[in-house]
Amino acid sequence: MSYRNALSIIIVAVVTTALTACGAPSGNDADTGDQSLFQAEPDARFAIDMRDVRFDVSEIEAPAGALIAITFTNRGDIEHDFSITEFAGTFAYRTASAAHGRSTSRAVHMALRPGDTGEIRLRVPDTGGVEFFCDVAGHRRAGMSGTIAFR
Ligand SMILES: [Cu+2]
Repeated sequence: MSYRNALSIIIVAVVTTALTACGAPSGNDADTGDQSLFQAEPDARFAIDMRDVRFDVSEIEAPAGALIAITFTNRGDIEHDFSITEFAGTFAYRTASAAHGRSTSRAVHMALRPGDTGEIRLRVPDTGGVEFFCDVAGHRRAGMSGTIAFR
């Protein structure tokens, strides 16, 4: 093997490792989180459509300690996501939508391409609440956000 070929292989290996590291830790891939949450019947179900650029439901309430299911459908023409910066409960999601590889610093982050659907399960902590938002650049500022209150 020539020196040049060997160098190419090393470069490819490094790039592959870097891509894997980006997507790994906090979940932008399909089927992420504690999948056992999908084995129980949720205490409450919600459906939220994503539009360009808003969530059609921006406030939901759930009893403290409940397991909730939220089905998201992206009915817009551009990609959106469901993000929570920090979440004290447990979560899982399932979607066939391809990861978009951004915002992996968020605790919860499910990206949906136009037309795609995903379901997220959240075991909410004690009373309080969290803000959720779309982390695509500019969308949160444009008002694509909402709250989940735990009562
Ligand atoms: Cu968005």
